[in-house]
Amino acid sequence: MRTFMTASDLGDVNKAVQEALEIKKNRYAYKHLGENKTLLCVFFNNSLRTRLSTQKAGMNLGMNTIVLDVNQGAWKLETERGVIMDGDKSEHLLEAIPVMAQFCDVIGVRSFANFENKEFDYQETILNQFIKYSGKPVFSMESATVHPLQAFADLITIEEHKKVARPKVVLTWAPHPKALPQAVPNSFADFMNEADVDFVITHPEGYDLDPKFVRGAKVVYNQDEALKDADFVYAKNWSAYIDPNYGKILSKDMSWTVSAEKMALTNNAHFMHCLPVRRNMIVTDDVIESPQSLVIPEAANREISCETVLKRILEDNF
Ligand code: AN0
Ligand code: CP
Repeated sequence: MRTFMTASDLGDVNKAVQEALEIKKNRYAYKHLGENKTLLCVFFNNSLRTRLSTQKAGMNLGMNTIVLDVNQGAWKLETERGVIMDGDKSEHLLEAIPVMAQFCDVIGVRSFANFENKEFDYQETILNQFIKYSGKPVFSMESATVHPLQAFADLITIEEHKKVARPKVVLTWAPHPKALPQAVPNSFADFMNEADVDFVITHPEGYDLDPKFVRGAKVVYNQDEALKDADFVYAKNWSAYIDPNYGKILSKDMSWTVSAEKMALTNNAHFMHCLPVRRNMIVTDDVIESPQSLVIPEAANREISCETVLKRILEDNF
């Protein structure tokens, strides 16, 4: 593996989950792989979990890790080619990337959708520039359209907690005050479509995701109907994908908040969310605090999903 953006980069996801569960039993077993290798984590956006879990995964594998917050202390970067740089941006990504690449062996990039240009976002322009101009293995730490380390951690968590061979997993939209990217639901759908689960997506009309990620998943516009008999409820807000509303908020309908009444429709489902979560918008206090909530185990598995990806990158490239 040289780049990590989608489930297909892992090959068979079930095998990847089994490998992750083996790594979890002894997370320091591959410390030799990263000796004298440097991991650079480049953040264009905020992070708590990705920042900590990615560094920890690198350290488990014996790597040195460097974290760069581009917007705190580095020069402001221009990302579009052809722009006359007479504004507040002092450096272009086209110089910054090869410079960053001098000091590392593997690069992780966090760079959210900007919602200004759907094509720029959906072509993963920034991540692809890192791939092209760094010459190093590059992985997404949530880029414009995908968050594969999160979805891989979610799949590991489902595997650990499922009570039936083929659980019903429901991805539900929920309200949020700010416009959020589609990266988390896109990657969750991407991974669930490759996993052995009965996968259903529910959201208000107008919130349909890119068909490239939805593929054969069942889409239901009635949340109550979708939640029926669910074994896992995965809540997430996202903004509209479909033109002309790309990046816009179409609804803040609080009847979509995941509450105890909603969970009562399920098969005593586990509640999941990638975090950070806005309580009593996305999910009520009682549901997120209930024994069925998996939000902390999911976050913990971010170390394991990342370690599995980095292990494969180290094995395949050095
Ligand atoms: C981001 C998002 O929705 O993509 C990051 C989630 C991991 N969330 C926020 O910006 C609140
Ligand atoms: N889930 C997740 O990626 O969280 P952070 O944005 O805090 O990294």
